[in-house]
Amino acid sequence: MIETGIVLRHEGGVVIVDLGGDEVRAVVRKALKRAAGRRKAVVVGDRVDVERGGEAEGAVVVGVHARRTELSRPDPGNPRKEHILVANVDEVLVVAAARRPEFSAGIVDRFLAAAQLRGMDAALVINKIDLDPTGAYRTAAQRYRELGYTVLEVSAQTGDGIEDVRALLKDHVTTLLGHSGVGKSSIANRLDPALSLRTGEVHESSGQGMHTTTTIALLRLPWGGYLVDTPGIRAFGLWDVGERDLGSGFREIAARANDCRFNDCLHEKEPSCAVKAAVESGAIDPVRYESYLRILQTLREDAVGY
Ligand SMILES: Nc1nc2c(ncn2[C@@H]2O[C@H](COP(=O)(O)OP(=O)(O)OP(=O)(O)O)[C@@H](O)[C@H]2O)c(=O)[nH]1
Ligand SMILES: [Mg+2]
Ligand SMILES: [Zn+2]
Repeated sequence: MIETGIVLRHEGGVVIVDLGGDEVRAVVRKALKRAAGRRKAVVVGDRVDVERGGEAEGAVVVGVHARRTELSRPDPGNPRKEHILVANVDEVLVVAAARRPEFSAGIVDRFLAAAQLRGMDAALVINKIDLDPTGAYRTAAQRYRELGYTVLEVSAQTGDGIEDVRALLKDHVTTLLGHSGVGKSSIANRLDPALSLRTGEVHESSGQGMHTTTTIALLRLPWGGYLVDTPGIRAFGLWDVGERDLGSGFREIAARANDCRFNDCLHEKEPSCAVKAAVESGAIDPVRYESYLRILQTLREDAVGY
């Protein structure tokens, strides 16, 4: 009998598949591995067909469904090779901290652009609001709301705002993206303490996280939906984007690019650029434009930034 399920994680050569609520260990059929060549045949989030008990090994993955979305990074051993980390994510929650580590617009904008370019919905979660009683993070929150993003202000420590996160996750496949130490795993634990994910300290002096989460797994939420906790990796999703495509990842730039004189305008030094005009008039936030220019530069330098 063949059943369809979703891959939760890899575990020493086999995959753990959620088959209607049962966690089943399954091997991947050799023909699938051969057909995938140097790419991984099955990744976390894949919808797969599993034959239970048909062969001596027990359950076997016999087919992989076409992916709706893919989130990838360059392969650490070979930066030209794509390493797909998770498939079929439909929503990205970009997590930033109000403090510790300091709020970084540059990193938030990278992840928002990556989500947009990969066809995933995105929202912003500002965590650790308990550390910022003056509410300085609200300026940033306002910037992203004006762009049309949902922005949640939360504290994994006090539980503030966590119910709003829960509502957003329901019945979606959502991935958390954000810098190390911003509290991605802590938010997941607050949502469902049974997850018991490992969390790490933030360096007292540098304000940097410790890269505590190292593997990717799909976590089943008891109230419906799946959540993917990820390591804090900057290179997610943007490393293979072409210079000319980057503007499509910024909503306010994409909305004006048609009004530039040149249709291949990079909105940098070109004359009659509608985007630069909007920055000068105040219609585009200069912080966002800065992020755009900075990312453009990293795409040129091929600086993938692990
Ligand atoms: N004060 C405060 N501390 C928090 C909050 N959320 C998380 N922390 C702390 O921040 C530190 C880092 O949290 P993690 O959940 O490990 O961060 P992460 O984003 O998963 O980090 P990586 O796995 O390294 O990418 C831990 O010491 C948490 O206790 C919060 O809302 N308020
Ligand atoms: Mg973590
Ligand atoms: Zn332009």
